[in-house]
Amino acid sequence: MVGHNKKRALITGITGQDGYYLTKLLDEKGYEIFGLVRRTSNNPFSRFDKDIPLYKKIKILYGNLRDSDSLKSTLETARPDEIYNLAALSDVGISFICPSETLDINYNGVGRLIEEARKLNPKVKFYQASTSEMFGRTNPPQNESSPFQPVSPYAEAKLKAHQDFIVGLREKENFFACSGILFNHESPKRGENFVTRKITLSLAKIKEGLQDYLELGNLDARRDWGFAGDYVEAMWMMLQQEKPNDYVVSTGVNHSIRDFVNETAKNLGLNLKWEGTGTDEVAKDETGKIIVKINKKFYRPSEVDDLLGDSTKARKILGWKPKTTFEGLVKMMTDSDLEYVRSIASDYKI
Ligand code: NAP
Ligand code: G4F
Repeated sequence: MVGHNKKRALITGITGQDGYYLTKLLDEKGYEIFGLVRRTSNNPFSRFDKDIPLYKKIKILYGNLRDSDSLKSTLETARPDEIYNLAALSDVGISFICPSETLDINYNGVGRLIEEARKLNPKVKFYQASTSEMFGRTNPPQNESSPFQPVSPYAEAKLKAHQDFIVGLREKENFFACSGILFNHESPKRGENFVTRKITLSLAKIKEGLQDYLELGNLDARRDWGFAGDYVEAMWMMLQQEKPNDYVVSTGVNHSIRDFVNETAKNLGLNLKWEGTGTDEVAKDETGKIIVKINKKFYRPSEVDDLLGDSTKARKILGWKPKTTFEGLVKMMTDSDLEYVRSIASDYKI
C-alpha cells in the first residue's frame, strides 16, 4: 500500500497492552494509524519506549470515550476505514470499586463512539474488545454458543455493549461490527496490576533482592492465558472477512494462578514449596523464607473460577491459531522482567 491508498485505522486504547501490539501489526500491514489518547493519561507512551520509530508513525488524537464531542472531532480527522475499540476500564477488581465509571466507559462509551462513527461513515468496520469475563460462572469450555453469566461490573458493562451495539446493530441495521471474545492474553507489556505481570515482576525483584515477598489473592482461579501478540492478529482477521461475526479467541489450555507462580519460579531458579491451605497458604524457598503469601485484600467480591476457551470457530473461519505456549509466554515475561529489574537494581541499592 502506498500514499493515499493506505487503509486508515483508528485505535482507541492505543496506550494499553493490546494497543501496542495492534499498532505494530497494522504498521507491518501498511496502515495509516490514528490513536485516541486521553489527555489525562500518565506517561501515555511508556509501552512504546523501546520502539520509538513505531511510536513516531502514530497520529495522536486527544479524546475520551466519555466525551462525544472529542470522539466526533477525532473521527473527522481520522476518517477511518476500520475502528478497533480497545479502550476500557479493563481491571476487573477496580470495576467493583467504580461501577458507574466502568459502565460509562465500557458501555456508554462504545455507544458514543459507534454513533459518531456511523454518522460519518455508515460502512466503517468496527472491532469491539469483548471478553471471556462475560461467561462468568458458565462451566468450561466456553465458546460462542455458551451462555453469558457475568459476575462483575466490568463484565456486565462489556456484555451490554456486546449485546446492544455489536450483535444488536449488526442484526437490526446491518452494521459491520465484530466482537472478539478474547480470553486472557498477556505479554511483557501487560499492566503491573494484572496477576501475571505482578507475579513475573515481583519474583524477578525477589530473585535480585529488591523485594521480600509477593502477596496474592485467590490462587485457585484458572485462566486460559495466551500471548497478546498472537491475539491482535485475530482482531485484524475479523475485520477482513466478508461478513462480520463474533469469535472466541483462546488457546484451549488453562492453568491456575499457583501454576503461573510455579512456572515463573522455575524460570528464575527459585525452588518453591507450598504449605498450608486457604488464606494460610504460603510458598517457601529452599532456605524456608516465605516468598508468596495470601492477602485477603486481593480477593474479589465475586470470582470467575474457571475460564477455558474453545476457539474452533476462529481457527476454522479465520484460519487463526495461537503460536505461543503457556511455557513460552511465562518465559518471555520472566526474561523481560529479569532484564528490567537488573537494569534498575543499581538505583535501588544506593
Ligand atoms: P489496558 O492495557 O488496560 O489498556 C486500556 C486502554 O484503554 C488504555 O490505553 C487506556 O488509556 C484506555 N482508556 C481507558 N479509559 C479510557 C477512556 N475513558 N477514553 C479513552 N481511552 C481510555 O487493556 P488491554 O489489556 O490492552 O485490553 C484491551 C481491551 O481488550 C480492553 O477493552 C479490555 O477490556 C479488553 N480485553 C482484554 C483482555 C486481556 O486479557 N488483555 C481480554 C479480553 C478483553 P490510558 O493510558 O489513558 O489509561
Ligand atoms: O490478572 P487478572 O486481574 O485478570 P482477569 O480478572 O482475569 O481479567 C483480565 O482478563 C479478562 C479476560 O478474561 C479481561 F477482560 C480483563 O480486561 C483483564 O484483562 O486476574 C486473574 C485472576 C483472578 O481470578 C484474580 O482473582 O487472578 C486472581 N488473582 C489472585 N491474586 C489476582 C491476584 N489478580 C490480580 N489482579 N492481583 C492479585 O494479586
